[in-house]
Amino acid sequence: TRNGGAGMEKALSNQEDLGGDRGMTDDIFDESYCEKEGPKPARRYVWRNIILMSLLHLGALYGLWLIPAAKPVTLVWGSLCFLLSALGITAGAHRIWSHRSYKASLPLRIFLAIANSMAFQNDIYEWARDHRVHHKFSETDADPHNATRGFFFSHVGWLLVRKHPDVIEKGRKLDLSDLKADKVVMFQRRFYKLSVVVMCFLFPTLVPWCFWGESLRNSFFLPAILRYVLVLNATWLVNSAAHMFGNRPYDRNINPRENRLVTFGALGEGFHNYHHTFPYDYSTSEFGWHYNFTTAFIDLMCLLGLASDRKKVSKETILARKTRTGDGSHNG
Ligand code: ST9
Ligand code: ZN
Repeated sequence: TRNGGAGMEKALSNQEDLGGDRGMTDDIFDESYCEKEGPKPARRYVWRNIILMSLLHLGALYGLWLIPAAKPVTLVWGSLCFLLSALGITAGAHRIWSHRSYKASLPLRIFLAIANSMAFQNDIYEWARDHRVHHKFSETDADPHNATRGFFFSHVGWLLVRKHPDVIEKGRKLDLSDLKADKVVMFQRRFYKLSVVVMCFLFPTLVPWCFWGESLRNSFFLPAILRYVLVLNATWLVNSAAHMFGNRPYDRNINPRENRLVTFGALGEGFHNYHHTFPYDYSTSEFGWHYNFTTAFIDLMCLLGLASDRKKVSKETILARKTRTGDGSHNG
């Protein structure tokens, strides 16, 4: 097994402590899964996605070109939109809804669902479902962005082709009852398209245009298009770069790695060897606020009484795991 003998036993007992407490364990790696033998199904391109994704990235390049012509306050607004939409993914879809690593009150969940629509990365239900199969069947046919299929596939290629049948087969067996029971998640799913039009495109564009007379062209291509593409790529780098480049201080037997550059762009989500070793830790890292804006945000929400029940792995458990299965780099 990946963890090896007694190590595995210990790891499982940790998972039971915290995983059980979350009411779910379907984000824990499943050692028993075996890929089917025989030829792999043919790759089926989805041309609509290929064309739209290419146009979107061309639009973002045009946005880069427009930066010098924009008002500084428009760039500040674009950065704020980046932060907001990124939090909708990191603090929302990822740390609450995929992993249940902390609890959020209704107002905070509503805020994060709105921010999540601004990020336009599929609705929360679909994102969390795909993310749970990603953890449970990491680097296999049942992983939607299986990094063993290469950098491009795990980065964006997986969104441009039909899914491997095992992703859907295994995904259908996941327990998603917590997501189905969350009214905020179901409401966002129901009105997803409308919420994306408003939050990802209209709102970021209209604010600079109405409030400080920015040109419609700059308002659209910077805070809407360029910002959207930057958040997408920062997220995708977690699946591509952070599964290929970096140290493995916690578990040298898995692909995900500690990648500082990704961590910086992804508001604290690049401590990926740690995260796949301890997916239930609300901080996705052992180092608190260090390079981790999302953790600072969640801590602030707790201080304000809007969040609670942060799951954290103890220092002793981390050290024991590092010693047992780490690569010896120990520097995170
Ligand atoms: C995007 C998502 O960008 C990015 C997610 C990244 C995740 C990152 C994780 C990293 C860690 C966290 C770090 C965060 C850092 C953030 C930093 C921020 C600065 N289980 O899907 P279909 C069913 S999205 C169970 O059409 P195809 C499905 O329900 C970008 N069932 O599959 C349906 O059933 P039914 C914008 C599943 O045809 C049927 O299967 N969006 C599962 O193969 C068919 O589903 C896009 O680009 C599952 N896992 O098409 C479009 N999956 O018929 C994206 C599917 O009964 N998607 N099912 O309803 C698509 O166009 C398509 O999904 C496709 C596959 C073409 C990719
Ligand atoms: Zn995760």
